[in-house]
Amino acid sequence: MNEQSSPPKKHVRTLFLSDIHLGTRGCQADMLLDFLDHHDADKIFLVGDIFDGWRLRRGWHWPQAHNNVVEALMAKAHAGTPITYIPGNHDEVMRSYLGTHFGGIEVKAKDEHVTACGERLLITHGDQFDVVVMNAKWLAHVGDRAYNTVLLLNTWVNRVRRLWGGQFWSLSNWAKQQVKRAVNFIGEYEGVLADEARRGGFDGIVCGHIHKAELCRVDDVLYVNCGDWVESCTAIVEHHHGKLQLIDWARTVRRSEHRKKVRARAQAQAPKVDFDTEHVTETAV
Ligand SMILES: [Mn+2]
Repeated sequence: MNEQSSPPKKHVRTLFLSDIHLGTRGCQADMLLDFLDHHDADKIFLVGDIFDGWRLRRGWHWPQAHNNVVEALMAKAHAGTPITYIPGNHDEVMRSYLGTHFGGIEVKAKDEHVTACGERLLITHGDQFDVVVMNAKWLAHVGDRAYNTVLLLNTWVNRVRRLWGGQFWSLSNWAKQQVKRAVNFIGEYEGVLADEARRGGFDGIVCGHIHKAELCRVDDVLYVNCGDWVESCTAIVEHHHGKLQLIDWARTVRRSEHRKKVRARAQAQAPKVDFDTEHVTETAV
């Protein structure tokens, strides 16, 4: 990336990352490397599904960029940043190494963190809480096209049923309910995790797993989801004053690249123009 257009390097108190899925084609390793280049932290939490053992078993996909991510994290650990690795369901093989250290990285089933504001946060990947509602998750991804196919199918199913003198049964209605369940899934997941924090007397919970970054309050409890580096490129940082912030790195990069273009155009038109290069940040909660 062009240095002039690059967002400035930041030092944060804490960095939370989850669902990187190294070892899969979907992993946005280059984006993550860029993010790690721009962020140093006093403490790093890896909140599960850092690599994808399920996929590795089926087919090896491990390009150099995935090595570079591991090396970048190891380098930060080597430079003195404590890193805690909380395994998820895709890298559950790491659950056999709970309590061990490797290269400055400690493996724990779950952990807690106290922010500079004094808020106590429970940190867990979150897969253990989705048992009830997980079945409908895939439907959230199929979207409109599948729904339209179901509608078309429904017409034919009912035509056949009528020929046979059968009752009218709405396949589209059934599909609609499934999609609604999938949308509800995210809300239910957030609610269940907030409950877990509340039960433990925590002020909030940091998790991952559903690939949906979030930083919000569920009633009295802070719900923080790191998102992922597959479908989106998101992370949670805690600034030195204790405020948490959701960073959408893809958006940040897009904006800075856009700024590069705008600046280039402005310079072409008026070479002496003084362009503000201040990096745009996401809104903090
Ligand atoms: Mn997971």
